[in-house]
Amino acid sequence: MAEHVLSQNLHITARVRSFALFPGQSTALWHYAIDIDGRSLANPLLRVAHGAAVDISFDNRLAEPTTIHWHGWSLDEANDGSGLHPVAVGEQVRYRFRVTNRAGLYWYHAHPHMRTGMQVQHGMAGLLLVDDEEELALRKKLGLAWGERDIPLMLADKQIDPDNAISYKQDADDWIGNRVLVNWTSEPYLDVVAGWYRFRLANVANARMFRPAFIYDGQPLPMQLIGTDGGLLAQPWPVDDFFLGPAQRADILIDFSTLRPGSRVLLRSLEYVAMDHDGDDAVTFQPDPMADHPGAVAMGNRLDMMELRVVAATQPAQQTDIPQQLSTLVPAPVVSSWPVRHFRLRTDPDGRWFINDWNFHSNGHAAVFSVKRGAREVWEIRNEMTSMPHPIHLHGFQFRVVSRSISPPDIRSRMVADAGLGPQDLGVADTVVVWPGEIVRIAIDFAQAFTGTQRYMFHCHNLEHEDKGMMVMFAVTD
Ligand SMILES: [Cu+2]
Repeated sequence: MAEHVLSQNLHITARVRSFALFPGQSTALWHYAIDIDGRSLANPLLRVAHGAAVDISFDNRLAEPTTIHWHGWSLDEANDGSGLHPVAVGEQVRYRFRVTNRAGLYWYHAHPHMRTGMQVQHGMAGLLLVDDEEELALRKKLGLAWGERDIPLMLADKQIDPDNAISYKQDADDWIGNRVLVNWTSEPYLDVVAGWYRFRLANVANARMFRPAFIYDGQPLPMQLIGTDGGLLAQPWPVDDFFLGPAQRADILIDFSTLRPGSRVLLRSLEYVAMDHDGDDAVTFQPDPMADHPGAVAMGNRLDMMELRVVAATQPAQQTDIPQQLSTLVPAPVVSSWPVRHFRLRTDPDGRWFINDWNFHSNGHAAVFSVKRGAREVWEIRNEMTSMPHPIHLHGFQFRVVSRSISPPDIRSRMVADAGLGPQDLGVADTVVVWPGEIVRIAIDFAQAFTGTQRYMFHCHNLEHEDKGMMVMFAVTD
């Protein structure tokens, strides 16, 4: 995967070019292009140090408005790159800001109103990596070199037609695909040596939730979960698999040291109960709900994503000790005195998605409530039983999950802490999956360095739900 250190005076162009993604005909990919020393990088991973100031000029050479949304980064409204600030065709804008987030894996993607699903499916996404001193200290201790034993895995499924073109239907629901791309590579494989690896997984699919596990000899290899959306956990947690909803990230360590050369490990999304009810019987009983997705594995079914081939090491294996303290992350705050704001995820009889009684489009794209800057609030997100899992994303602020109740058995069984929390809930997040019937509470500190009114989105990151209005805008005010 191409990579670039994010620095001053970076120029990004949104454009369409063809790439050989699959055997045979090439595939038109809408992407973010960066020309460096006469070399053109498509959707490169951008690395940046915590605290760095960045200044990016951005040219839109697509045939429609677009944006760059810096997913997970705490920015002001103008730099957030939501659909509030579309970049018109042929227009150039500048994104100028300081990166204040913790070290971790974030990502950038298009976010224009009603066209996010279309544009992301066609390729408008890339990864962001923030480093800070704590992260660099851990990396040194682990001894796993970035790019060799510490590898980002950008996971997506795409619906590919017989001519190798990416297929998308505007106004469709839950756009799943028949091909998996890992770091834009189809049929991906990776040669690994016996020893520890660090993988940073990002789900950049439009709608598919993954349940990743590394399968050897029919069984999942144990992993240590060490980080989530907003960086390192305080301590590692042993897991065999986990759920990764659209937009979520997970940072894991895995040990291949007992495997012999010639062994094969599969990165597989395990089967799970998709709980996919959209409350609309007409849709539920549609004769062929997969008609738009020929060849796609149904949501919740087993899906192989990547093969890892164990090869002989050229150097003797080095010892990797995993520190019991990964970072100085403090526990989630005690929120008993914080005000609670209530959100209900639901559909109407026409199959339209809502947050409370709000649908972004029928709501006139207006802010539906405001929060005082510096306020601390609990947001309680309740999902209907006859619903589906929704990956809910907050712009502008990272948050902590403080409780999960009425969770389905497959979530309840992962509980490792009070209040129904699993290992992934113990980190810093910008996206949280709320399962049917569940009530999830998140704690948000609305402190920020900006002034005046800053408007942000709170929405489902199933991009088809988002585009169909499962999104609200709120304002942060002085
Ligand atoms: Cu949703």
